[in-house]
Amino acid sequence: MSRNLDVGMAQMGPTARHATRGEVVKRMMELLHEAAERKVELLVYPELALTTFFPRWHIEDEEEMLSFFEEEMPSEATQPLFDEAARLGIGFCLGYAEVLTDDEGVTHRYNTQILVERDGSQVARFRKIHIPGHADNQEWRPFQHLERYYFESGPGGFGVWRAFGGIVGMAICNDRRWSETYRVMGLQGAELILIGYNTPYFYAADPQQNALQNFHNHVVMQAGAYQNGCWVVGVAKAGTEEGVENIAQSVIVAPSGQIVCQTITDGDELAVARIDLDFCRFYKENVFNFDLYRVPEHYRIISETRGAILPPEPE
Ligand code: ING
Repeated sequence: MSRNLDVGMAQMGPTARHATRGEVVKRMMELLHEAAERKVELLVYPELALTTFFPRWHIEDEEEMLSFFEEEMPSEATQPLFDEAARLGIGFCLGYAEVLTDDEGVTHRYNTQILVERDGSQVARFRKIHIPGHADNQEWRPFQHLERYYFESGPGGFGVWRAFGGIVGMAICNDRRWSETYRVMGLQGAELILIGYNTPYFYAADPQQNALQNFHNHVVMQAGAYQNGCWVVGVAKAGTEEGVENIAQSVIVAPSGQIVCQTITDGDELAVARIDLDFCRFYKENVFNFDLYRVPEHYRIISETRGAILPPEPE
């Protein structure tokens, strides 16, 4: 028994600060058309796919800041992409900066990813939970990582949805570094987790990690896939964007933890693999049979030590 799904990674190269939505959507449309030629059923675009990674700057002008956000999705600029994808019968997920006003009139800004089925129906929106970086402009940095200035953590949790013949979940960028991300979806039966990312090589807080960025990018997704018996797709916004070098190496990871497909450039690139959602069962029903082997009642935090840095031993 196989539940095959042809998945495409629509990795994107650099997007300039002043690139228009139309210019970016044109690139995304080209990737969509190549995906159609290669019989892709689900196409995954990166985090914040529609704009440059603007959190690298401290933008104080409200109008300019909001120019990087979408009030609706599909928007006027992206509607042609939604329409063409539905015409071609290709589902996709797309990362974008979302601004909305809630019922109480409060404005919220999220780092969001939308999942659309092959018939054009909207399956779900996920709002990034782990918001990295800092909230204040820090002059000592060669470039900023101000996601905590621009975005709130999404309140909706890590959900999964029946789509594409399986159980599909989403995460965004820094979420992929946290084991809880995969386990919370794994406990809901996730068979496929879709992730977009923008990740600079240079990590100002600890530059010795710079050389490990590609390793860390893959190890977290491979571990998350294996430990939850699910497929993981991670797609980059890659290349040197406004002077900042970002990792590429988008990957499709099998429930075994093996990388089955990887991009080879740091630009706009489509890479495609056929995944079998039934392959998850080899791991979910055996080594990671949660019902049989997990012992949640014993997972107590019993020591007074907390966090990654242990306090000094009492004198
Ligand atoms: N980017 C980076 C990421 O988590 C980062 C931020 C880089 C955190 C390196 C830690 C180490 O991949 C986003 N957009 O989350």
